[in-house]
Formats: sequence, C-alpha cells, structure tokens
Amino acid sequence: MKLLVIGLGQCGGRIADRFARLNKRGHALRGMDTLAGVFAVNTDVADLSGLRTIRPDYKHRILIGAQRTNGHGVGKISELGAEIANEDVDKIIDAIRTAEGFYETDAFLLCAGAAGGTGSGAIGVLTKHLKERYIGKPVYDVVVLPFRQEETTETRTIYNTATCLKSTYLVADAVFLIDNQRYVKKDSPAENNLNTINAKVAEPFYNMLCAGEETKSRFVGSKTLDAGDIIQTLTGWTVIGGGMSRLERRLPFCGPKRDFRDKMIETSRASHAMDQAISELSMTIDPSDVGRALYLLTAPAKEMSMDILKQLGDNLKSLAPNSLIRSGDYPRDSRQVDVTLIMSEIGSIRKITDYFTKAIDLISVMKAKRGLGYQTRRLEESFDEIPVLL
Ligand SMILES: Nc1nc2c(ncn2[C@@H]2O[C@H](COP(=O)(O)OP(=O)(O)OP(=O)(O)O)[C@@H](O)[C@H]2O)c(=O)[nH]1
Ligand SMILES: [Mg+2]
Repeated sequence: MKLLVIGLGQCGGRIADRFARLNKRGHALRGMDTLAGVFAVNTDVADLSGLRTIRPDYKHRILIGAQRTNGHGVGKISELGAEIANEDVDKIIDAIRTAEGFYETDAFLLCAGAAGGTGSGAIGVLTKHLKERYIGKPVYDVVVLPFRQEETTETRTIYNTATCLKSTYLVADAVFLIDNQRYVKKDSPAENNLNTINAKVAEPFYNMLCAGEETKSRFVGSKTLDAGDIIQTLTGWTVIGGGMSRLERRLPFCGPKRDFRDKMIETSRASHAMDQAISELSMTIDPSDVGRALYLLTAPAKEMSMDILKQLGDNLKSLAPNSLIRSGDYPRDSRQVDVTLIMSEIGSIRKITDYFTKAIDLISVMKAKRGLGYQTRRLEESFDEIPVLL
C-alpha cells in the first residue's frame, strides 16, 4: 500500500519524519517504496527546521500563515490554525501534487497532535479539502492525544483535543488514536522521550505497508494483505499495535524432523506476539466494541502455516466477538515473529467521551462567565455543542 503522509504542526511533522525514515529503511532493506511522498506543514519555521529526514526544500517542508504568525506558530490557538489552513490550502495541495508517486497513492495519512494549535486546527481542514478534491481516495488521520500532565496544567489542552477529535471524526475515513500517556512507562524515564514514542507509533505500519508492495515471489504470502484489505478495515475510531517474539537459534544437533512440541512452540510464539500487539495498542479500548479488525503475521516462511494464522484469528475472535476479521501472512527472512494488529470501527471509547464532556463543561463555564447562563445537558446535546473546525 502506498501512502502519502502529511505531518501538521510540530508533533505531526515529527511523526511524518519517522515515516520518512521507515520508508528509507524499506527502500534499503527490502527494495521497495511504501510512501508516495512525505511532507510537513507548519506555521513555525523552527519546527520545520528541526526535522531530519523529510526533504528540506520548501515544497516538502511547507510554511503556512507566514504573514500572520511571522513564522512563530499559533501558540495553541487551534481556531487560528484552522483559519490559516483554510487560507493556505492551495499552497499545500500544490506542493503535495509534486510528489513523484502522487498518482500511485492509495490513501492519504495526515498526522497531528490534538492539543496544540497548528496541527490540531489544520488536520480537519486539510482532510476535508483532500476528500473534496480527490473523491474516492481515502484520507486517514493520526491524532495524538496529550499526556495527562498537559491536561491538568492547561485548559486549552482539553478544548483543542475535543474540537480536533470531533472535526477529524466527521471528515476522515478513519482516525488512528495515539494516546501519548499510554507510552509512558512508570519505571523507565526514557519512555517519556518523544522520539521513542514516535518510533513506536510509526513502527507497526512498516510490515503492513510493505506486505502488499512485495514483488519478490518468495516474500509473497499465501494470503497477501493488500491495500484493499486495509481500506476495507479502516473506518471511524481506530487503534494500531505491534508485537514480536524472537526466534532462538536452533541447536546444531536438532535434526530436520520436527515433532509436535516444535509445532506447539511455533503457535505459542505467534500467540505471544499477538498478545503483545493487543497490550501495546495505541490507546486503551474495549475489544468487544470493535467492528473490524485486521492482523498480519510476518515471520520466516517455515514459522508460518495456515494453522497458525487460523489460531491467531480464533484467539482474536474470542476477544473481539463482534468484529469482522481480516488477516494476512508475510514471509520474511528474519529472526523474529511479528504481529501487526489494527482494530477499527470502535463504537465508543471512554477517554474520548470524557474529552467531550469536559470540553462542554469548559464551554459552559466560559459562557457563564460571559453571563449566558449555565445549564446541565445530556451527552448528545453536548456533542452538538463542541465547535467544529473545518
Ligand atoms: N507523540 C508525540 N507527541 C508530541 C510531539 N510533539 C508534541 N507532541 C504533543 O502534541 C501536543 C502539542 O502539539 P504541537 O504539535 O506541539 O503543536 P502545534 O501543532 O505545533 O501548534 P502550535 O505550536 O500551537 O502552533 C502536546 O500534547 C504534545 O505532548 C512528538 O514529537 N511526539
Ligand atoms: Mg508548534
């Protein structure tokens, strides 16, 4: 599958930069390109300069709203981010059309941090314009949710997050939710490092994108996962995760005949990778609320069989009984078994509903301060009250 990736704002730009690195890796190690182009869009010159892999020319690092912000960002005012994106949308689209692989693009992938100003405001706007202009081409949004401490120290965080979530949900084909807080592990301060988080966000996409682009016959699986399977799976709220089991080196006296114990170990290695993928999903969700799921098993060909693939499917089905499950295998020469998992069409997510509820409370308080009265409302009414930035 070939994606055209656009990062908006600092967070989005850095994640897009990670995708650019993944693409380089795929090019060097697997001889394929999975991205049709990678771009970063920002109102802040310094943020654009800090990127590493995205090409440095002005058509790939696109500065918008320069007259209005003097290249210094919008300072968390997402309404301004949305306004600038609306004004400069032609500049963005003209630039991305120059991508060499533009006409091979299967889908657009837009990334942004929900709590900031530029990315949060611009992502919904650009998604809407791309949908209108490239009818039939899916647009997927990657929305990064803030760390817990950002929510408690800055009220704008909740408001921006709620408006960004609502806006992207209304226009994108699917919204990948990435919860920064989920990547924070208590005992290892290094996990707070944004670079580490970004690498973990992008990594699960690697095999998923490569599998369908593979042309060497020995790396083509018996059940190839291609762009069609992915597009059919992605809709609405979505999460992604990856898991891995290492293969131990075989002792030399092990003969070529494999007995039933080896078989069992093979299955358990794949199951272990699947369990890890589930526990490493990009946001906490309730699997029983999942409408569609997809998994990819990437491993040496001798480690894979239809039995194992089926076993993984059965395990997933028991966990997410209401989901339509698609799957694929991708044989690679490596010393590990990888599972990539996507869960999509998720009905409701507690943390998202909480953002909406808290934002409504904030709006009511703001209105009360302006003398417009405070009333309690039901959730459906409140959802309507969250402003849309499109
Ligand atoms: N995972 C991850 N989150 C990030 C990164 N950079 C910022 N964030 C998060 O994104 C939010 C802030 O958004 P930014 O992208 O910095 O804001 P912006 O879009 O540049 O908007 P302005 O700076 O206000 O113009 C916060 O919740 C940060 O925790 C990053 O590299 N990785
Ligand atoms: Mg910024």
